[in-house]
Amino acid sequence: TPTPTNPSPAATPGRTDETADPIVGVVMGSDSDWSVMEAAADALAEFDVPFEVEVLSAHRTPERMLAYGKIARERGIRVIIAGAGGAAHLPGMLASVTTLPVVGVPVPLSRLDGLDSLLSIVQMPAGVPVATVSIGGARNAGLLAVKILATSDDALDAKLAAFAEDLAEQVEKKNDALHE
Ligand code: RP5
Repeated sequence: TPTPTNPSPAATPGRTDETADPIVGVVMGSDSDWSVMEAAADALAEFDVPFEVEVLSAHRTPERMLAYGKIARERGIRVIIAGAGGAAHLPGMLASVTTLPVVGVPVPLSRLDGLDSLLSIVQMPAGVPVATVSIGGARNAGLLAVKILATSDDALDAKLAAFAEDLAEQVEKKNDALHE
């Protein structure tokens, strides 16, 4: 059977390291979310996890958003990271049409500092979970996706262990500098 293709190749925020066979979809409600969401892509790139970036709006392009969610798994995607701001329905709506894990990123807008986004994403009804990170926490969303993938990828798991050691070393160095 032919591989299903992404329904949307729409204009996306520029990223040169997207690859042909992505396993993580980094999606957002608007290109205006990109300055926040880029940190998720950066984290995935650090771990050499192939990803794609798409703008999909739950409100402005609802059919395309649903089509993306419905065939994401078939296309080879294993985790979806979805960011949105304000009436942030994108992560939850995607979660409702896919069995894939969805990580939600509340994008802060200027008016309510992202509290609206956080509450819109985190308060999902029982049965349709979205793993919600902190307001603007796109880097952690990328790292959480890496951790999910690492449950069945020993090489990735080893990279995560080295990453955690490095984090600890950085704290130690700062501690040493304090006591110099
Ligand atoms: C949401 O509306 C998007 O996720 C974005 O955070 C917000 C504003 O979008 P723009 O008006 O900047 O396109 O759907």
